Amino acid sequence: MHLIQRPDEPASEITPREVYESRRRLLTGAAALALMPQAFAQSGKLPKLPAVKSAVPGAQTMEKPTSYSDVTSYNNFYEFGTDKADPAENAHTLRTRPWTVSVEGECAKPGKYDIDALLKLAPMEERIYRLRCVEGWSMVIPWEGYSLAELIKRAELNSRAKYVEFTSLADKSQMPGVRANVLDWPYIEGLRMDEAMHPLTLLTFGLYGEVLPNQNGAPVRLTVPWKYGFKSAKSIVKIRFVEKQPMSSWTKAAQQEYGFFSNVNPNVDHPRWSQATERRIGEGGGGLSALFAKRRATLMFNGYEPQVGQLYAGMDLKKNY
Ligand SMILES: Nc1nc2c(c(=O)[nH]1)N[C@H]1C(S)=C(S)[C@@H](COP(=O)(O)O)O[C@H]1N2
Ligand SMILES: [Mo]
Repeated sequence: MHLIQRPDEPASEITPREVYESRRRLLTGAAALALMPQAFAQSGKLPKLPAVKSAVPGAQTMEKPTSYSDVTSYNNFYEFGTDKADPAENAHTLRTRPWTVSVEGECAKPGKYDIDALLKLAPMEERIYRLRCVEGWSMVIPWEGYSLAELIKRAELNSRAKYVEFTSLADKSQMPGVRANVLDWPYIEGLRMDEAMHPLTLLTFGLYGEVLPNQNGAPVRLTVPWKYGFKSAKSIVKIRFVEKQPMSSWTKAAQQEYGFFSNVNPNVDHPRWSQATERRIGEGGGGLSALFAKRRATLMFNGYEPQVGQLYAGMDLKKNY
């Protein structure tokens, strides 16, 4: 077993966010723009992705969305580097067309979906979800997509389909981070079938009314709002229905730290830090003031307990972390 030192874990305060923010404030004018183009990112540069407000219960948090700039410049996407600023800086080399998502495994109708056909499979909805990273920070993000269930039901599962496994692209020529051995590539994640079929589980194509920026997982990713962020695989190329519980990349890297379920749970601490509170990105301003911003209490199932709590009825959530 080997431990992976995650770069933004609370144990290693001052967090890179604060370092990054203060570094950013030291830079001015043209120099800053040249070095960190994404740090000042605004929406309005990518193709629009029209969507209707989702009627799925729980899909419209009333909390204030995190700024587009923060959502697109503070990312975890290890295929492009382990620093929070790396994905925005490096993900421009990702080619999102042509792009095919292969749907395979225990079903009657497997197939290869071209991304532009996948986009039109079901009506695009806007959902405003909280995203809670296992590292202890959170954001509120307006996503565009449709329930993964729309795709699953078209595949006509057989009785052996108990889980679904997601595979992200792993191409060294487009993704510089894949040359490093930080994880066993490709990035793999999985859900139990009832979790995958839950209407809140979103096959995601956009954010803030536009197609996904590459650093957020273009052209298609998953968003599972009641689980830690790492369950939401980015830049997906394969969706496979399987009988046995998939081995996800983070579980493989550190099994006692990252379990298969990884439901947000303030009562079950990560072995190396508490999960009771979180820091909302963008709160308390930049630089040092962010250090003193009040952390907020993390909610059971990230606040989605009314919608998803019954999926885990009778399960020991300390054992099934
Ligand atoms: N393929 C892939 N998917 C990934 C990751 C990754 O490194 N690679 N990071 C995960 C983690 S830890 C988080 S918190 C979220 C972050 O999503 P965001 O950058 O859109 O906020 O993506 C998840 N999906
Ligand atoms: Mo994360």
